[in-house]
Amino acid sequence: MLKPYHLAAGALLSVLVSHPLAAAEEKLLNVFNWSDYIASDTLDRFTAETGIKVNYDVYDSNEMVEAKLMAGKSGYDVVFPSAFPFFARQIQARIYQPLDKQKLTNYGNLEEGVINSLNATDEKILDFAVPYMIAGTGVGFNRGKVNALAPGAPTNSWDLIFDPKWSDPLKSCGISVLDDSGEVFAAALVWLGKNPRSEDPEDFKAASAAIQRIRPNLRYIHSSSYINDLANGDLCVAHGYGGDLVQARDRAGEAKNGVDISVYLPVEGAQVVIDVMGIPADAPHPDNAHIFIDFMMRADVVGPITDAVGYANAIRGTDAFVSEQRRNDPVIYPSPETRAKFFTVPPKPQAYIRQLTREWTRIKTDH
Ligand code: SPD
Repeated sequence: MLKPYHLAAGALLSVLVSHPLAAAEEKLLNVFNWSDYIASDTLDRFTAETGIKVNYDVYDSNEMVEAKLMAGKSGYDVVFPSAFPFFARQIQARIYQPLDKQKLTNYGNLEEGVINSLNATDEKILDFAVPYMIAGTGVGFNRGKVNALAPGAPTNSWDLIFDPKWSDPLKSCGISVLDDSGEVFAAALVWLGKNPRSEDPEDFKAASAAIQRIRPNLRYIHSSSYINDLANGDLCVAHGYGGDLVQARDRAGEAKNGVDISVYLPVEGAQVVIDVMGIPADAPHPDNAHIFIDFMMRADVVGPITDAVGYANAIRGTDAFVSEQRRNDPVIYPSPETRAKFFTVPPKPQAYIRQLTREWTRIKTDH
């Protein structure tokens, strides 16, 4: 039977041997990105400048992109997975084509620190990926409701979610966690005082027990609904991606609905992830994909995106395009103390991934 990586390898070969006199690509680009991850005018600006029309689909989990690309023939030209562990392990499956850096005229705009941190974990990744945004994972909460139901709760710690002393009384107003097994297990491990990268079976058991203990307190496990639910006052505490929590806080403020959302990156440590842009091996419009990635490396394009979505970007010189309020936001640009506690989770062995996926499915369904 032909495996997905055989298909992907075939597609890669056809990319590599494409004829130099081949017809220019149609003016079309198919992008698959995280929801709430560009500014409202980003795509219109791109089309106005290049004449390339964009079909834009969104997802809210790395697993969705992985499933589409592994099945082959996704039709997408640019996707935005997280560098680690996802993109790095997907490179092994040969589902991306190498980038043609000659076509990326803005490559020199990339922040050196981001390049170094990608290189330090995987020296191959930059052959296939360009960094986009940097996301710390944290907690957003409804200040009024938390004060009322759990007075004295430590609103700077993972305790708010994992310590039943606080999570039990907050159950009635709604707690959510991300549908992201890697993030939830890492958060539970760091809350337990263990290494969030641990693969030790005893640590795994302890993290799973901590999650199961508070499972009845979770209104839902989802990776994007919490933005509006927090903002509307329908959820009290959410484990979420930093910028998405910032957007929830913004939306509550704009709605002037009396909901006061605060956001923090927990003192015990927060996972930090670099999301990257890559081109699938069988992308139908690889030239347009390069043009788009190059556009997304411009300070005047990415600065306004940071302003809109609340995530720090990987491009130098964007300060002039980011509001002062955003630049001073410690969730987006954390203090050195917070950064010192950031952790990343590198790719795990297949056996660990299988165990994690099984356990996560059990936690999600058994309650
Ligand atoms: N709405 C944008 C969400 C971006 C999330 N980045 C991925 C983090 C994966 N652990």
